[in-house]
Amino acid sequence: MAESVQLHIATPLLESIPLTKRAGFPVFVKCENAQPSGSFKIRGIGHRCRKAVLSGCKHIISSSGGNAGYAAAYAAKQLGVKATIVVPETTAQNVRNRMSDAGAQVIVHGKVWDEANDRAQDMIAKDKEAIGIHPFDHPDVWAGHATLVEELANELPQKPDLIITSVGGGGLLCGIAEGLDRVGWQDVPVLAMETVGADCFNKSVEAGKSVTLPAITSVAKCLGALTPAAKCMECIKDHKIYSEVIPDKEAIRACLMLLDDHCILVEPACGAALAGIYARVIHRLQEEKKLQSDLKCVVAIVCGGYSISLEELLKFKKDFNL
Ligand code: PLV
Repeated sequence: MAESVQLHIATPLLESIPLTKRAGFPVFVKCENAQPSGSFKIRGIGHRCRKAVLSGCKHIISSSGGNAGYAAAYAAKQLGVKATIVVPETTAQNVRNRMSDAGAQVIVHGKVWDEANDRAQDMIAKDKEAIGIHPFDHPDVWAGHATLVEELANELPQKPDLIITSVGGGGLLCGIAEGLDRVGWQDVPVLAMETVGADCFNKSVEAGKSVTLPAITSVAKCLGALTPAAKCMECIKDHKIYSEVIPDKEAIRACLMLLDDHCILVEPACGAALAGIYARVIHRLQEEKKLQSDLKCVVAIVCGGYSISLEELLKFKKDFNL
């Protein structure tokens, strides 16, 4: 059963008329918000959980800012095993509820994801039947995320000129890089977006080595890893990755604009990627001659995420004077 049960789906790829109009070049959106777990996470986490269960694991333990944990809870339910998810205090009650509704035990520990992860590691060490599911730092997770690019290769009318993604711990970025290699698109550039205060990848790129942030100060809590996966530093050697950071306000503005443009509600972690277009980061890179001026096919990954509600987004709107 674990071999055949479906965990992630092939998500819609839309040619976005509103985003194309705003950008002035063709923009496609890959709607990972349509995944059964509400975000791209189920691709990698699902793949990792399936392999764990096939190797005899009876209990999945995960630490998460929210979406990876919900993906792990969902995968465990589909695969018929127990799940325990450790989340930091910043993970909203509605996200915790979703995890318990999927049958997982939810433990709240620490102020940031890294502290929740320490607790999860202790639990994993004590339970012989359990396997720890890291939200972003594992080859199986990257391999699962890579399927997103394989889908793009089947769906797009041409090879993309640019793929835009957001970066937390960098699992999605590593998966995209792997996917690009799989389909022979190694030369496709990637715009890796983060918010100020959750920008461990950008700081690492600037330093030329892995950097650990002292704290997460961004509202994009699901981008809140203090240190990126070490693999990210390899990816920047083999791929053309532009690392850019925008203020929280631009991530929120992007969430509001996507809601107007496509009636899709996403959290700031996803808004960060969309700000690549809405906050005209791509246009700046074109002016700086880092990107070609005649972009014909740009893909924005709507990575999704359940760490938001309409009420919360409207509160952010007010708080940021938008
Ligand atoms: N969120 C992780 C890590 O949190 C989690 O535990 O859910 N967009 C959304 C909506 C996300 O939830 C995440 C990661 C990302 C983007 C970034 O993905 P990553 O970590 O693979 O770069 C601390």
